[in-house]
Amino acid sequence: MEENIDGELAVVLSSISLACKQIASLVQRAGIMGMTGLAGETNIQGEDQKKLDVISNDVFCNILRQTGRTGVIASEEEDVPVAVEETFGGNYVVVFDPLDGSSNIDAAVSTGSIWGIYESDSTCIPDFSTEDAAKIEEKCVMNVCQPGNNLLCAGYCMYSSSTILVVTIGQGVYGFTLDPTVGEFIMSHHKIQVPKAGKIYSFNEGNYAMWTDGLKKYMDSLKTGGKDGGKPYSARYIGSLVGDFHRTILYGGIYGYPGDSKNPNGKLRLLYECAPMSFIAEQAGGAGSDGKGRILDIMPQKVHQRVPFFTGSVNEVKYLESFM
Ligand code: FDP
Repeated sequence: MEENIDGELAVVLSSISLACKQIASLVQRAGIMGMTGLAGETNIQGEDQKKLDVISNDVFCNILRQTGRTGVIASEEEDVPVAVEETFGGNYVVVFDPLDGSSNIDAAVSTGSIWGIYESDSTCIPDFSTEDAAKIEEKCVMNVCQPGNNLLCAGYCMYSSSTILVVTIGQGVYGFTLDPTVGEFIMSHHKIQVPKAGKIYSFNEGNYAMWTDGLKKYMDSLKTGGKDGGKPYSARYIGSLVGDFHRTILYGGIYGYPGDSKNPNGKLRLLYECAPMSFIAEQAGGAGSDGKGRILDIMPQKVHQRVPFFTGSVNEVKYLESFM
């Protein structure tokens, strides 16, 4: 409405919103359509793929190809980024996790899709007429490995008691709720602002024994009221990044998936989970950190790179960093 978005980018974003509507409908019907359970394959990260992971990935990939504006797509469910031949307009690089939190699907708990859109690096645009498959793949990887600071747009769609699409193009964060009676996303959250502080923490505390002493001290301190003392923090953990993140930016507090002695870089992926969520958090006045500095400053070395992740209210993230 403010005419601050490039027409080509708007086409990509509108296609993503269509993919999200399709996935929302699949998620709602999963239990009665035989779409719960495992697909029988593991992805590149050794995780069991659910049937809906695979279907949602196809939905995203097909729609992005059909935009004619996408040059490279990288998904959690694909081993390597893929070059799109049918590119006629913009040459955007789109990274996405088509169905995050999918271990919740069979219990009908919240899930979500996450994406980020980058401009293509002009030196990395694949040339299908002259380059072989190995060269095209190399260029795709280079094109995808951009720091979050370069993001043009990031968003997520949460499939929960309602379907909510949250998006930023670098000028604030807006939320749109799907009105199922007309099948359209209607703006419901104008310029979301993360409260500066909030007494809710969202960590998988089952991993406590494997955490560093600093992190253990931090967690213990929340139970006696944190920096300013007083009432202990409340624990809330769905185990679905999109749901936990959405609550955190609306209510304030902190979400964290730290590294531990078994997985020093934690579990979440930099490119299509932590960077887009950090961009959204910062645009809403919050923060996204790996415990030492901004997530958006990290230059990815690998497509499926993992990174410790802490996000939410600025004061809460700063307080955590003081223990790391
Ligand atoms: P899932 O494996 O179900 O896809 O990104 C992966 C993710 O879910 C996040 O959505 C979620 O926050 C996290 O893993 C949960 O991991 P734990 O079960 O280790 O807490």
